[in-house]
Amino acid sequence: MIGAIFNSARPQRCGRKHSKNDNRIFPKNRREGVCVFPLHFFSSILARKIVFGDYPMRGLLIATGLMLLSQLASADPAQLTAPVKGPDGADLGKIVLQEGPAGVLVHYDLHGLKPGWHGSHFHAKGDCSDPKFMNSGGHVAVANETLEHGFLNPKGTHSGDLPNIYVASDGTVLSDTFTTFVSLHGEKNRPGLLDTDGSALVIHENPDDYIHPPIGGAGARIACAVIK
Ligand SMILES: [Cu+2]
Repeated sequence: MIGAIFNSARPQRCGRKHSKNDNRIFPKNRREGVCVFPLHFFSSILARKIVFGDYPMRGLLIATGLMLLSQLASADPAQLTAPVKGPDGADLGKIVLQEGPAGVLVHYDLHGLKPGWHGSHFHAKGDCSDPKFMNSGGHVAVANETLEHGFLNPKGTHSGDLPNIYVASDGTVLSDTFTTFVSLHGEKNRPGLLDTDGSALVIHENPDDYIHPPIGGAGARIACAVIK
C-alpha cells in the first residue's frame, strides 16, 4: 500500500547523501534497495488516506473527535483581567476575576498602595473616569435591595461587599478572596458584574468595619478597576 520495503538487517534512509564523507548507502529508488521511512512519513500518508481517501466517513468522525478533545483540553472557566488605576491614572496592578460554580474568585496583584488595611467592594458601574471614582456608583446590589451594608450587619450585606485587603509594607498586595454574592454574567440569579454597564472594583482609603452603612467607614476611593 505504501510502497516501502522493510529490511531489518540494515535499515537505511531513502534520500541523498548529505556530504562527500557521508558513506551511508542510499538506494536510488525504493525498488533498488532497502528503505526505512520515518514514522511521521507513514502517519501522514495514513492520515491522508483516512481523511481524504478510502475512509472519508471515518475521517470525519476522527476529525470531529479531535476537535472535541481539543476543546475539552482548552476548557477554562470564564475569567477576566482588569487593570487597577489610581486617581491620577497611575498603574497600580491588576485584578483577575474567575467564575466558579458558586461565586467569583478575586485575585489581587497590586502595587503602589499605602500599607495597611483597605476596604474593597464591587461598585455598580464600570466607570473609573473621574479622579474620585464616584462615577462607579454605589455597591453592586440586587434589584430593589433593602439590605444595608457589611458582613456583620444584621440588616444584611450588599452583594458587592468584599473582605478588606492588606497592603504590605512595600505597597504590594498578592492575595485571593472569594464571594458567593455575585457572578460574572448573572449566573444563578446572582448580580452579574458584566451586566450592560459593567461594574468596578474600588479600593478605599480605610478598612471597612463590615457593619456601618453605607460603606463601613472605608473613606475615599483610592483605586479603581473597570470590569467590562
Ligand atoms: Cu466601596
